[in-house]
Amino acid sequence: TQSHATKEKDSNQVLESCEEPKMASVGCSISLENAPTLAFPSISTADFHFNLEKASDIIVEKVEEYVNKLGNARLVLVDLSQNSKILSLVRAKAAEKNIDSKKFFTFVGNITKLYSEGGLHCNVIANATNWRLKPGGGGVNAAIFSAAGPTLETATKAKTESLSSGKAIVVPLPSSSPLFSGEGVTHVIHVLGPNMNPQRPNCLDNDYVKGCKILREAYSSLFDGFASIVR
Ligand code: AR6
Repeated sequence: TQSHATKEKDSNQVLESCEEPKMASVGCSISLENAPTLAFPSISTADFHFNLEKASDIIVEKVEEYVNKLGNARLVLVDLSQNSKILSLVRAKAAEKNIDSKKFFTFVGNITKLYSEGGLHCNVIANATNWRLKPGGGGVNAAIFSAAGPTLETATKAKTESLSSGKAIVVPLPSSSPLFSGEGVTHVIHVLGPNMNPQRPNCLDNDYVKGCKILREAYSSLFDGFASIVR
């Protein structure tokens, strides 16, 4: 149940979104369940070995900074397992800061099957990628490129050949992609986070001053990219 104030705010947002025809189907509903939604994985915390405590602080800090700027749009942190350490850290820290749980929550599931397997409609998903934006390599990057099919690689290449760490790039998904038709995903936002794994390029050698700065930049670029789609 929403407060009167929230409802009023949502209807204002809705009028704005309806001026943009491509957003009409998601923007014209007052129900938050149909609100523009970004699903994102925890950037850098698996293959890139970034410290989970530090990452969870940064996720909550950045969500708090952006969640109200995004109107009725929602942010959802996703991980594969019920026992995900990063999800429980973030849940606890977000609750401490009283972040609105209708606008930001965590969700257990495969980011490429959120609608078909979890009933959660997310029109935008984020990818924790590599600097070459190459399919494969394991983790969420391999899962998203594989589920989206070859058109994602083509659409990504059309935007850029590489990404520097702390940056994100918004890629509209061609409607022929199975992620578009089956899951309702219209955009993928690739993000390159800081790397603490010596076996991967550009390792920061445990420099968490640099690492935290880059992870903050990565979430800012991601949420700015999402805001540019919602607008
Ligand atoms: N659905 C939801 N969450 C997932 C999925 C999925 N299908 N797969 C993994 N996660 P990672 P990084 C979670 O390693 O640390 C790649 O090889 C995972 O549990 O994918 O930024 C790239 O090419 C974790 O919480 O990304 C890069 O080289 C989060 O997603 C490198 O890994 C991120 O884990 C990037 O490493």
